[in-house]
Amino acid sequence: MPGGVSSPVRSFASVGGTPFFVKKGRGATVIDADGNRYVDFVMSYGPLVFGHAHGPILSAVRRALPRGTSYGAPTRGEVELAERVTKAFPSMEKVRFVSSGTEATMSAVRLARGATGRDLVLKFAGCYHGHADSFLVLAGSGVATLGIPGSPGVPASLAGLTLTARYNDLASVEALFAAHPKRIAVIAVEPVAANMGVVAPAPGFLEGLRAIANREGALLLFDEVITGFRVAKGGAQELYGVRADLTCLGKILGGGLPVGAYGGRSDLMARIAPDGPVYQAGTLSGNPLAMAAGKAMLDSLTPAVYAKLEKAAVELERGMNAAARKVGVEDRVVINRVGSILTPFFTAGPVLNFDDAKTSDLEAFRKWFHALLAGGVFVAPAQFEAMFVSTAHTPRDIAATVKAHETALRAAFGLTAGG
Ligand code: HOZ
Repeated sequence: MPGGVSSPVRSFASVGGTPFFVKKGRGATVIDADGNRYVDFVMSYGPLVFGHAHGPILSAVRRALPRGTSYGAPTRGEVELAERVTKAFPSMEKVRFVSSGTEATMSAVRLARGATGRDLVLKFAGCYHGHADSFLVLAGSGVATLGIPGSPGVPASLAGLTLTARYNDLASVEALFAAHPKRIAVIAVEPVAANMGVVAPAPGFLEGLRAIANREGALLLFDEVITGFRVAKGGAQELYGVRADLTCLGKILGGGLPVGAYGGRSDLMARIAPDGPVYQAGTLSGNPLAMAAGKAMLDSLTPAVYAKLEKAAVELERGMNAAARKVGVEDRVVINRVGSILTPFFTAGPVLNFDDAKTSDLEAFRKWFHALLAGGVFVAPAQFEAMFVSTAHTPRDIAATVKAHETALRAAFGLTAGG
């Protein structure tokens, strides 16, 4: 197994050391093969709003299991989950389930190109939309973490069809449309960036993208794989009131099982096979166990859940900022938070785009990560990721994390206790 892992970020490659292997998760905690317990803010990189091994989700999968694991035929569960998705995301008039966020964005881009007859894709530096070829250009997440300039294996001819703008910079988008009139099929964006670390959309940014797409005859694709059901039940579209033409979902949608989805305007989705000629297929799409987990997850997402997530995340951010002031490094660490996702950047800030994020002191981050782990707190082993708060994180967990963070800050900046 390359790197001994099934996905690169979890290899600890960017922070050094060897990853622990998880034996089990329960609530806010993961326990490794050696019995060490960690308060977990990776939360599988986003799906686990209720923490690990959440009862209603386990029960739903247990009920589905005796009926089999996969059929290759339509089921009631897919329809029931689709009804929940289109209710939460009114812009998703039709939806197609796939098995990952990557598959969702890859399919949505093919649809956008097919529907517009245009070839160019506009994305933003630092945004990550999965590992489909067209998106591995100045991408965030593991591509940024591992410092991979692009990715060998992506033909230059294909990479050349991807244009990259600057997040929160509408002028950079306008310039690309001026340079490539009537050739850009789609603007793809994380409406809240979380794969360069968390970066909120500046006021007017999303509205500006919507207006540009309308004016230029391009489609607006919101990659809500992380933000969907996370920042609000209806994702960033609900939070910011900007409607996308196409939306990609994943992570929370499957409750921890492999599910992705893409959807949008009926006239667009009508072009997807078998209704239309844009081909996309998947043997395990609509998997009955994953549908059961997803339905249990979405049915559990009540307004009270978001209030609880916000309360815990606010307290975590407040405590971490207070710790930085106590240590005397408040001008060297800045926290970006949107709802229950947050990232401490080891830089003065503000962090409004990928260039800002890249000013983070990665050596300080590395030291902070390992000191935090030694203190019993597990966060993503990479600066360009997010911390995910769940309803399972208790005030006691938050307080323990803040305390570990204070110690880790001293380690990060070589300060002794009280120094
Ligand atoms: N896309 C995930 C992070 N944003 C990948 C995590 C991993 O490589 O383990």
